[in-house]
Amino acid sequence: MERTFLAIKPDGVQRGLVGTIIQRFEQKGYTLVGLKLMRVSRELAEQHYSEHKDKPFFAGLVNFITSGPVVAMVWEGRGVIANARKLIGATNPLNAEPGTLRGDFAVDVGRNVIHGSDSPENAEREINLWFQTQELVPWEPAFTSWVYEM
Ligand code: IDP
Repeated sequence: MERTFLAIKPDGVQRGLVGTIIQRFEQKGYTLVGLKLMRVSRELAEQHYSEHKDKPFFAGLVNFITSGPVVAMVWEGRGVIANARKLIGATNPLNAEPGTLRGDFAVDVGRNVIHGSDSPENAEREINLWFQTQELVPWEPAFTSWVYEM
């Protein structure tokens, strides 16, 4: 089963969207296997967003992601990496479709509520960066046969 890393950013936590966001992935049929509320160190923020280190918005992005509590999560399920990105919506919320999290709950690209890994390589890298193996809880939900045909 595929896994992805999702993080509710400080704006999502401050705006009381934690429950709504978690519910969206639960209702889709995906399985939560890791969850923690945490303050993000500058070191972790810079590592997480290292691919953007030369971009003009990098300093602001690191300041933002370290500015308040973040909910870090690992979700599991068939196609979860690409499908979580679809549920999240376009990076700029003004371009995100209604029905997506960013389309419904955000306006500004610098306050877009949630992060989701964009590829299998980044999912693995980000899960390892944010979680220790013993923090992840493999389990099989009782509803599995009602979500998956096989
Ligand atoms: P993603 O979060 O949809 O994968 P990325 O291009 O990887 O998008 O950018 C990472 C994050 O950096 C975005 O979610 C957003 O918070 C921020 N960001 C991206 N582009 C801009 C920009 O032009 N101005 C301000 N912040 C940006």
